[in-house]
Amino acid sequence: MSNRTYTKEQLDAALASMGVTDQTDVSRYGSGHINDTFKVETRRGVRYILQRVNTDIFPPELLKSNIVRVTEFLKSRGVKSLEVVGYENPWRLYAFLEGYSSVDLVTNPKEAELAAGAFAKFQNDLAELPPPRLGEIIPKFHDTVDRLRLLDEAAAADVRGRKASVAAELDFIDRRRSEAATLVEMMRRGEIPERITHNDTKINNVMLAPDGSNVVIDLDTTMPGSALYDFGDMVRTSTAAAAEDERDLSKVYSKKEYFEALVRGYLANAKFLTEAERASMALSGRIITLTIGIRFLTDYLKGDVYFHTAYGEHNLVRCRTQLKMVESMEAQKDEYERIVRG
Ligand code: ADP
Ligand code: GN1
Ligand code: MG
Repeated sequence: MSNRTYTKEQLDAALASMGVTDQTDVSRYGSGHINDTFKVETRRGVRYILQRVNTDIFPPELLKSNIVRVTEFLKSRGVKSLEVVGYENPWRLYAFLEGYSSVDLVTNPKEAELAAGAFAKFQNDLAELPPPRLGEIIPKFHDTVDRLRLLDEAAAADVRGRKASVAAELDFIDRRRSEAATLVEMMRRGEIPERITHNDTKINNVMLAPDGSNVVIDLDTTMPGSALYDFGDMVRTSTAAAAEDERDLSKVYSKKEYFEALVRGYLANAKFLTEAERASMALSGRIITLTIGIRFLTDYLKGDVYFHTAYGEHNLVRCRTQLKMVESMEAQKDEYERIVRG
């Protein structure tokens, strides 16, 4: 779906409900695909991030309770995190992280290593979160088998008559159905433990500062999951040589030196990892990348109802980059396995 539009009155009312009345500018910010994000400037010089949560996707009360629990817990442990200034569903206000910035594409190995370290520490910190179990904000979020079922449903319904034009993509996915199921099967058999994970570890969800410090943001999907969902999604975005929506597929591939940096940064900080988890790190990159490709294709077939899109073929373009990334990871499978073992 394309970005919603808001009137000045709506934005001002949202800010007023959270105690801010001296804003001098409220403008669209970031490149997230789900929520509507704005940067707020005030007369005091204090800046905020204002967000309207996408309530078509997230159950708002459960989301609020998860976010408040996670951010307060991290704060109590002295870990720098998002600071919730106000939360009046569906709106919320975060303190602007001054001095930090996010990138949509990794441009050097150090960035990949830092991001992997940040997400590993995030998992490590949340391992201590006291009960109850964190709410499952979107059930089966990374369940590839279920994502395939939803793709099949969308292809069968073919509401926009797009199926015939994506035969090659559907065939690519079909040929990988059995490998695609392996991660969820290992989870189901208990070979891979459940942990509290971020579940959306794309590179623009970690804010980095020049001194190497970092803050994990976009905590909406933090819930019970697998460490491999997080590592796999890092491989998807942090080893990519080109943007998620690059049209020229010759530019799209997975960079080995970034993969090496990711593994280094992750293993140095994820001391909790079991042998079984470690053994599936390279596999998780292929599976999670395929899973996101499946989701983009499903949304394309359904008529672009989930992800923000800027033009008609946007989801298809994104799907194609994901499938190209999978192909590139497959071509380097032996080397990637060796890097993880080494
Ligand atoms: P979405 O769920 O739509 O992806 P995010 O929470 O990731 O939304 O926010 C979108 C972008 O806004 C991020 O990639 C980041 O660049 C920026 N951003 C989010 N929170 C902050 C913050 N507290 N301070 C500064 N920038 C932020
Ligand atoms: C969405 O919110 P954002 O843009 O960080 C999506 C992720 C996808 C990602 C693909 C809640 O992430 O699962 O991997 O787009 N978030 C949700 O870029 O569906
Ligand atoms: Mg985001």
